[in-house]
Amino acid sequence: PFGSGNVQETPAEDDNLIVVGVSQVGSESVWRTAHTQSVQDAFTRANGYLLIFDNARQKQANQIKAIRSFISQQVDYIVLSPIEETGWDTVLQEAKDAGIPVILMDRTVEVADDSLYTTWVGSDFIREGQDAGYWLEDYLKEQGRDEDEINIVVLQGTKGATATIGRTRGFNETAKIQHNWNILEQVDGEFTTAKGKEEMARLLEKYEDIDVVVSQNDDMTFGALEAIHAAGKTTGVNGDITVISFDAVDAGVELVRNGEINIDVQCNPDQGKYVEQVIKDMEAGKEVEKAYYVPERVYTQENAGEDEDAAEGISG
Ligand code: GZL
Ligand code: ZN
Repeated sequence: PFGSGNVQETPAEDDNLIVVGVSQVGSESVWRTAHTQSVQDAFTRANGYLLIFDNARQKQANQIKAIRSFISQQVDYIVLSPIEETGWDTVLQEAKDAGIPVILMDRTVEVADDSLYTTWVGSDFIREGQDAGYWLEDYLKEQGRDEDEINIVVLQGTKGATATIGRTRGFNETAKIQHNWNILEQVDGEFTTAKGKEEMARLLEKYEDIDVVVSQNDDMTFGALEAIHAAGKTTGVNGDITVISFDAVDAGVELVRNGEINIDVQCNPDQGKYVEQVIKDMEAGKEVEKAYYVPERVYTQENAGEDEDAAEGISG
């Protein structure tokens, strides 16, 4: 405000900050909140970054708009958690033409030319789905039910999302060799509590004997449990319905501990620090891999009670 006509200069210390544009899916789940927190914790000014963060409210069009805005602002890096795998070729080509590296996190993209992104940091979703199937196989054997007809329904996440595709594929692979497992239906629960509850209520109406629910994230599980209880059925240990969940947010792991659900397959949201490390490596001119898998585990009755910080439950 002093003097007249002096153009607002960016403060000197901003000049050497690395400018990172982040396009986040939305805030649809507890997991997503933890994921966003991990990104904001990593890209601080103290760490040498100027973070421009956009929440796309679960719309791919908003993510494409954000990326175009990052390009026009000439950010140094674009970090993208793509809501679904397809539809990115054009805008990622624009980023490439502008010489701005794109780093994917969480979910990934299906593009004709994978030089359109530098690397991806996320979970091995197929492995998560397989872990669920292998656990169910062992559990049923322990229960002496490995010859019973087992009716399964699946609450899937957002259509076309890598997490949905991978968890579905991984579980289906393990299920198809179990001749007595019947997957009655796989429905889109959109990774939200409301939709999960609505779809679970519909499935309970339609099928009178559901033995297992596979719910591809804890938010849908919270809704499914409400619907199951409303139908007068019990879940988890010694329950009518075995429940397998994914994400292992704190509230999900708590449900394992109290026996309301059987297992929770962790999806580690603490990805910000890995993405930040990739950028540090690129700034140092180091080679980076095409993919980095974050460490994960499965919470069961046996290990969910283990000491808290070892579980590294996800807050949110
Ligand atoms: C998984 C992530 C999924 C979570 C959901 O990496 O893409 O999206 O499992 C979230 O909770 O909505
Ligand atoms: Zn049955």
